[in-house]
Amino acid sequence: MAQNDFPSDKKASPATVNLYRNLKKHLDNGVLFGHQDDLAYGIHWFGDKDRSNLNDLVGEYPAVYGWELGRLELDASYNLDSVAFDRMREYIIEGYKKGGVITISWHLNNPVNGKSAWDDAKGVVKEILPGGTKHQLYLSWVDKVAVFLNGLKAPTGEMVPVIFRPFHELTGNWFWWGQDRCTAEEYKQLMRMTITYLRDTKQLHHLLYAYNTSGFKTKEEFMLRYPGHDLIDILSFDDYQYGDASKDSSFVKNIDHQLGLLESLATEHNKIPAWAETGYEKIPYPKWWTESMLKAIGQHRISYVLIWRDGGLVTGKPPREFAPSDTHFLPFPTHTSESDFLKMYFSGKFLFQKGAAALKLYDK
Ligand code: BMA
Repeated sequence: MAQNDFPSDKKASPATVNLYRNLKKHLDNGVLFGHQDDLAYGIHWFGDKDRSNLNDLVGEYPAVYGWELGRLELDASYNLDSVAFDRMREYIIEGYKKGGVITISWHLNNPVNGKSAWDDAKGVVKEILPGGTKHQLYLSWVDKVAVFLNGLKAPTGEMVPVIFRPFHELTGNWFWWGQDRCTAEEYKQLMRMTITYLRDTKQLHHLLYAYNTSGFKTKEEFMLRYPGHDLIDILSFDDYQYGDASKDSSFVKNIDHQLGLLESLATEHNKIPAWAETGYEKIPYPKWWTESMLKAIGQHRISYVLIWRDGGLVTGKPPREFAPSDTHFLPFPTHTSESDFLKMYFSGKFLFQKGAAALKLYDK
């Protein structure tokens, strides 16, 4: 990778610049495998020391760790999935020390009416842009995010680089920042305001920024609300398996198509391509890992893929015991897709903790 290739933040810290360059440089070395909330809880456990869903399955930790900030804006001690923010900070530093990559999403409430991220109100984005009635309130929320991110200091003194993925799944229509809830211009301004506030006003220089759509069909559709090359480092999308994967292979076809477009856009614009969220809830098709996911990725060159979380807690309260009905996206030991997951693990297509650590992603 060219030594003059820099992330969007021209003042990015050395570890952040190295991560950015190394993610590009190692696109041919395998897809980094990620999992949301991996260290925090799984089916039948919560908060066990040093435990990891992935480690329970394959004997090593993930290469990418996803975390979620929803409710931080309300000064809550627990996020909307019942992970205590104090613990989350420790988990993030642990993941970094293991050589993994950290990515963070934020399902923030609707600042106009206090309802959740899934609120269908329109016109909210306009109210938080400069001149809007909730502009100051919104900035005070971003201040809290900045405080949290500022607390991510490694024992060796440097800040832990984070891939921040705000206002994700922007082409969907389920969040208040979704496609039918604000104009393209408003969305772009929202991203610009948020990113420049963190970067230039709060002077955070350990962040890479991900632009993230939901499923898409064309390059034009993907780029429709893109806020600018000076703000974004990662091009990504979220897409999940629905329906009966044993009978319907459209997921494989659609993902293959989208990954092709994403790769091509990333090359064109010199960005990093990633599949930022996926999964098949409870994995009812035991061969999903090799027959669907592995096939969909095929020979595509993407930096990472992240499987969504295991657990059904949405209370934002301290944890309760898990119920067998709780949702999950990774198998757990004894699950019917466990052996196929192992087959995928041994396929050599993905890098987990050991593979990621060997790449020394934070070194020059
Ligand atoms: C969604 C679901 C919710 C969760 C939210 C934020 O996709 O998993 O249960 O609260 O993400 O992590």
